[in-house]
Amino acid sequence: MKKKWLIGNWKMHGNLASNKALVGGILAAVPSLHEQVSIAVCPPFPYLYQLAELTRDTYLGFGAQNVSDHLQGAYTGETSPLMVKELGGSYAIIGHSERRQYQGENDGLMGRKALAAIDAGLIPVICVGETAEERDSGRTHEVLARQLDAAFGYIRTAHDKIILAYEPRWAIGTGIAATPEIVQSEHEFLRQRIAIRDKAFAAKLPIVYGGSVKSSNAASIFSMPDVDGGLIGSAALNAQEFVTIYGELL
Ligand code: G2H
Repeated sequence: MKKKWLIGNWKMHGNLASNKALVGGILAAVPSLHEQVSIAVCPPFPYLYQLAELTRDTYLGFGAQNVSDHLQGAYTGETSPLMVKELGGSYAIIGHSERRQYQGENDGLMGRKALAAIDAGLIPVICVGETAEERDSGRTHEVLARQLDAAFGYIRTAHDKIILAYEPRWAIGTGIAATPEIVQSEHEFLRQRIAIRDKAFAAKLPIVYGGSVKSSNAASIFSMPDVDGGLIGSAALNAQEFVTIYGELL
């Protein structure tokens, strides 16, 4: 069976007490590692150290929701991917649409951040996705290709530890996920686009879906051949929901 990935994006939620309860709930429900599925959560920055403590010696990984495109220096307010790595983190979400929308991040910055994450030894979870307006005007593939090409313009495909996340903006936080057919079709497009650069890399590249995944729709989305897991937002804030979604990948 091909390896699968489940990553929770907690966004700007949580506090010391609720994080502890959430991680405790996940670990209690899934006490041992299933080798074919990697599972991790990405808390807000101030809680990375807490997550390092809570997940120590467990199968649950953790990562950051963003990192700097620099490894060190005079960049006030930024967080180096090396710092995330030093704490034991494994992942960095890169180019999430909420960062593009609210923090003005662009395609080029996303590529540089992905490269910095790789240089620090993290696995970048590179997010791409179209808006409702772009989809309605038939520009989905143009947008996905542009975002993908920008990111991979910086990354050499020899780096095999990369995850791509398809997150259509219209499905994020709306409660309405893309249909399994749309997800499959766009994942296939992304894989083909990557294959132009490197066929072997494209075949192995994990492509996960994000956008209103919940326990009630996870099975149908995960059943699609080009879906290698999920990037989960609001449903990752509930241990039972998150663990049920995890179960759909096993
Ligand atoms: C998409 C997703 C997680 P949600 O942003 O990255 O969030 O599942 O709440 O749509």
